[in-house]
Amino acid sequence: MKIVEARVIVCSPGRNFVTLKITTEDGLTGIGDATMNGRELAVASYLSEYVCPLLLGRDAGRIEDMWQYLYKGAYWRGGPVGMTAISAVDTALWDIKAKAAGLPLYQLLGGRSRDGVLVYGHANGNTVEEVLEWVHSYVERGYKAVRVQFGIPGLSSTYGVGSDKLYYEPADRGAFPVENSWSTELYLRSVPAAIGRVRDAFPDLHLLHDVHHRLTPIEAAKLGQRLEELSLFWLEDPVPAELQEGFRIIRSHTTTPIAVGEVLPTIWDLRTLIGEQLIDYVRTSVQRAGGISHLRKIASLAELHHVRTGSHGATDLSPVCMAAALHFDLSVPNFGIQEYMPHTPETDEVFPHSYRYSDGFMHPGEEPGLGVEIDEDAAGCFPYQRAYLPVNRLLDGTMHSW
Ligand code: KDG
Ligand code: MG
Repeated sequence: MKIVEARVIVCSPGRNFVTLKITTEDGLTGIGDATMNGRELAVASYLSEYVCPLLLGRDAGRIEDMWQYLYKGAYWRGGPVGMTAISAVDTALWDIKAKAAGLPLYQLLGGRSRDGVLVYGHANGNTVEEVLEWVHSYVERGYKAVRVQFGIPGLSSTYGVGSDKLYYEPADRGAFPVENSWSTELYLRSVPAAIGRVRDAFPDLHLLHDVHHRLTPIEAAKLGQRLEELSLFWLEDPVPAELQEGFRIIRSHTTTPIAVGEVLPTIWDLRTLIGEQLIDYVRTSVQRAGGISHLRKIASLAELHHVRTGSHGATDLSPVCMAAALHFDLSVPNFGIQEYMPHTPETDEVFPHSYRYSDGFMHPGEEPGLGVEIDEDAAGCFPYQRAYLPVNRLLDGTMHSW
């Protein structure tokens, strides 16, 4: 199974996606998602300039060796650009191996550990009433878990509250990032009561909330305490996770479950958080954390420490990543939940796939491989357009975490 071609395809069917496509001498193809939101061409160029030439002539079946070759061989280890590139190669090679075996990928990962993958969607609204309405529509569609984000009285814009609810998209096309404003004081004043109103209306629903790295550990500890009686499924990214020791402060004050990891690409970045049981859910993804191979190692470490998985699945993770994530989720023993935000019809046209949603759960389907392809003609109709994630400033103009 010699690799004869490795190509990067960049397209923008509503938002930017970077896809790696690998072809073997037997004519098998595999694809991997290499999208890094707001910095897409950095990974595209790393792949096409440095990684693709190294793949030619190598055995597509030696997935672990390839991972080690690209990780150790670069000398410059880790980081989001390098790890996203490795993720794409690893995913594409698993796709090829499963296609060669004539099996859906999850069968190569040990088979099913469950019947379906529990997913959550986003209910975002400027007011609590809007959020309640949106949660209601999720419940009507069978969802068992919903993430709730609210506008903050006194602030003009808030993370997670966009104009298009169905296809929520945080990156904006344009020359500069949008600037949002933030006040921790106003946020902490309004959010516990807002979540409380959703809990009153939906006593049995799993509720999640994303703080998006905006608090200090002691502020997060306080919020966690105030939310305890509302029994959140999780409180996500309460503080920036670079300072892993900061989570000891949060943990020692509250029993609200904590989810972290969408920006952390390696097992070493997560070692303290998982090893000291400072978190309950690990949120890194196939696309960010070195593909299926490395994510499985992270999940195994997590399993040892009673931490479950909760993979990132916003719209900047392409249908290729979503398909791979569902095979991983179906097979991994310590699965928790999967984030799932539907892509636009244009994106689904570019990436035809076999995964499906039904009554709160998803399934990757039974096609050999990942069960997703890229329609290159359709992709060609949607050329790349630069887009940035927003930035965030305090009310006095100070830059703050987004
Ligand atoms: O690219 C960044 C987005 O995917 C991120 O803002 C979404 O925080 C997010 C989430 O939990 O889905
Ligand atoms: Mg998040």
